Amino acid sequence: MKKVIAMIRSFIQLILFLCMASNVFSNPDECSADTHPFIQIGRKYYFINTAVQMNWFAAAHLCRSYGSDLVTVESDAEMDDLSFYLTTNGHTGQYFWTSGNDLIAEGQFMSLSTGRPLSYARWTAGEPDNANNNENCIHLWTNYETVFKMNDMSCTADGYAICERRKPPNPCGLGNSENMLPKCAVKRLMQAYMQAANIFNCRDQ
Ligand SMILES: [Ca+2]
Ligand SMILES: [Ca+2]
Repeated sequence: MKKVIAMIRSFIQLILFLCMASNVFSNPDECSADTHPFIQIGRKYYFINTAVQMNWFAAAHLCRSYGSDLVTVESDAEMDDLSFYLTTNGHTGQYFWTSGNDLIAEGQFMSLSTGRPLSYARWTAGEPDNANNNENCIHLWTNYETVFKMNDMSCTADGYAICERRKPPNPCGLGNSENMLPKCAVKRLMQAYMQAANIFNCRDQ
């Protein structure tokens, strides 16, 4: 008889556990998968706004209004991923603003987004040239090539904004690491199970 009761209790625990786990995964406020208008390209999430061209300052403000920053390209892999996306989506020949600039000191390129010197650059041959002594903002262009590279351009020229989603402060957010979501899910499954087990422990007392 005790065995039957134990089996029934285990079964009920399992059902309760599955129900609670289901609620965890369906909660839109936690671990949300909705990234709109940001899309994943490679390891980061970007909002590439091709609706309207604007100068570098306006592009920086646009990104901030979406809780993001102008893109800071940090590696060959990121440059390749962005270039591939842009060329295969019909953007060859267009200009795209990045966070890079040498507004503070000529030739010393910084990222507006990180506040630090640029750690990576893939310049078009002959760039940066600070043409007319007035090119202080970095954009991506193809300039008669088939891939996007960097060029310093007048900050008041027109270009499209590439906004980069910030790394989330909590482990449930997106974009920080591919392993974050599974870790978060496993942790919550364990919490749900412990809560379910505690309910029965209370009833036993
Ligand atoms: Ca310059
Ligand atoms: Ca230039």
